[in-house]
Amino acid sequence: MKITDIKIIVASPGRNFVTVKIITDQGLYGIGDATVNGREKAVVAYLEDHVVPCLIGRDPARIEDIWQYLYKGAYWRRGPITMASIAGIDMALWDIKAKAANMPLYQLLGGRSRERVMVYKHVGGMDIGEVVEGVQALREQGLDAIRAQVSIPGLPPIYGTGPSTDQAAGGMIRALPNEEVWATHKYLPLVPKLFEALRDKVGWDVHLLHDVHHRLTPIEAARLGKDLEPYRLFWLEDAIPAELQDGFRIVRQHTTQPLAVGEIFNTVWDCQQLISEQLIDYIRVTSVHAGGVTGLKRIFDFASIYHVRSACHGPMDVSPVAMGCNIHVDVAIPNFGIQEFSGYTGATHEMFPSAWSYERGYVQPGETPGHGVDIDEAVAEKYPYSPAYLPVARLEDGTLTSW
Ligand code: GCO
Ligand code: MG
Repeated sequence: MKITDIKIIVASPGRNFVTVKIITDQGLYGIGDATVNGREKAVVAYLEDHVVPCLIGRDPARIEDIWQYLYKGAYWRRGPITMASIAGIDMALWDIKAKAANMPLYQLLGGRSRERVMVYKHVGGMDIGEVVEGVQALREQGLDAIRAQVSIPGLPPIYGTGPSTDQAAGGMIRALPNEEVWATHKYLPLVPKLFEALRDKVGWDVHLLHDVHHRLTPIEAARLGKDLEPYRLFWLEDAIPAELQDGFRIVRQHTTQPLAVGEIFNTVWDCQQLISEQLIDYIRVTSVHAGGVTGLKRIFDFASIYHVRSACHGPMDVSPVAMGCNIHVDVAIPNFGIQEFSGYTGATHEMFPSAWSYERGYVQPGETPGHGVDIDEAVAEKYPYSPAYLPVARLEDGTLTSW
């Protein structure tokens, strides 16, 4: 079999997605996700100018060799643009291999290790009452794990909490980055009150999660972890900036609150210390940002040695293609923890017919040969690329800060 053509398709059915379609001389094709939220065009250029010409005529069955060719061969290793480009190609190649074998992808990864894959969804709100209501509503819809975020009184709504940044409406609603305001001293005493109210109203049978979005220093995160201990969160996510690996040791020394990080990591080397020193409990890499199925499996296998569990990043800017690949990996690996699943717009589902399915808090990969996610190119044409960015955050005095 030979690769005859590779198409890079950019469309925005609610979010911008970069999709790779690898076509072979045998009529089989494979689909991959190469989206980097807010930097989509950079990946398109990387793929079209530097990757596609090198792959025409190659054997699509040689997945590991092509991964190494694109990784080692580039000389300029790692980084989100390179690794998303590799991911898009890698997912499409696994799709072709599994279609050729007439098997769902998870069978090629060792087969099922569990009957179903638990997901968590998000609830945000302008005040604690609104978040409690949202969590109760998701409980009624069958969710066993829920991420809760609340807006800070006296400050405008921030990403993930309020209507101005509603993820269902696209989250990144502006053509240029929205500038948000952050105040740690107002946030720190509020979050324990949120989880006290949640435990009071929804009880102890549900897994509760919280995402700090990299906003704290290590000692502030340690304080938050201690204050949240009575409410036994499933995890505290991105408590400090992800690149501050030594900082996690400080957080760890002070709290038994489980810690999760990884959505901005691209390779096993970004999280090697965190995993091997057992400074975290969950590694949140995702197929599209961590080098595809090959990269993701490599990281999770490494993590399994240290009993660190998986938790694939799965917001709506991780396309249904990457979600499908994540779910095939989730169902197969021994150290699965949880899968993030924030849901997609109707237009996104229309554009990506998918074999994976969601029902009452759990997902299944489906039994279609390949990873089971396709792209309807006619639908994609209806939703052209439209520039959109994540917000930036400033302190009340105007200083730019992490979020
Ligand atoms: C999450 C994330 C997202 C990211 C987004 C960036 O936990 O789902 O923090 O909300 O901010 O995916 O593109
Ligand atoms: Mg997050």
